[in-house]
Amino acid sequence: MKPLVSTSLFLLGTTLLVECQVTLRSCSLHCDNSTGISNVYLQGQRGKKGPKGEKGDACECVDVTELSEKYEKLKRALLSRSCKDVLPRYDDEEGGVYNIFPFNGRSGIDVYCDHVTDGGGWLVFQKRIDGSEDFYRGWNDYVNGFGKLDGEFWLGLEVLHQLTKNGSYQLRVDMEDFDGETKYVTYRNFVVGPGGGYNLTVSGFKGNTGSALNSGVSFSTHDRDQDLYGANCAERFKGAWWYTACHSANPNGHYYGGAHESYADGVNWSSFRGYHYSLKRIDMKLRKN
Ligand SMILES: [Ca+2]
Repeated sequence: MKPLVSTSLFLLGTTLLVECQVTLRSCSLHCDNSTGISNVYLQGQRGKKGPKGEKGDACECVDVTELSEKYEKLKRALLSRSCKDVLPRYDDEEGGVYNIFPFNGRSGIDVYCDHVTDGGGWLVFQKRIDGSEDFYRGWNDYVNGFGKLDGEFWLGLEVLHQLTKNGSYQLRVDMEDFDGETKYVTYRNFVVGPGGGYNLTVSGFKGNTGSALNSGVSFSTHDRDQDLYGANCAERFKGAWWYTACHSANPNGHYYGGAHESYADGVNWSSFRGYHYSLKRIDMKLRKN
């Protein structure tokens, strides 16, 4: 009877939530009222028709607790609402592209999930690793996103707003220089406001290098100057960011790949390697609190 149990897992799990006695194909399923639904008795196949039909298979007792756990895993695998729900495809997978369903009643979106950093479950929304993607782009690209999810990309301001507007999210930034030294910062609360400004709200800073994000600032691109500076920060520093006047970090700046003579227009994080060093890797990710 075990094959029937496993192939009927989804139906069985669903049925268990609804009522206590059902019939699955030729098997009867009963709940033991004295112990809740801890046991299920599966009746065997009915014997052949006739005056002396053959005896059916013996009943079998199945542990529903184990089935219930398998059903929950199956449900999560089929319908992940966030990277926290996603199950790695294999044991040591560090991360990958997954289709998740974060919005009620809408179709899923493809995102990159990080399974390993600080326990995993992170949705990565920005990544620089090799300079293969052009990040000096205009407003529409930063609203809608660009790049390749298995390489360098920016997921998009509108998705960030839709994700963070109803939940409590934390932000994490990880970075690495060409000497292999790594740093990180986290913000316990992270919200991207609605279109127009996509204003940033961050609080609860922690990390082993300095903060570089400021609340109440609009996002700026070279073709939409919403910074707090007389000139155009995005144009001046070859990036796109929640610029003030202008920045302590420039994750979407030009990928110089190490030291550069020009000032503050590389992939810089000032408290880590200053304004004349473009980092090897940086990524930005969010996770539900
Ligand atoms: Ca300006």
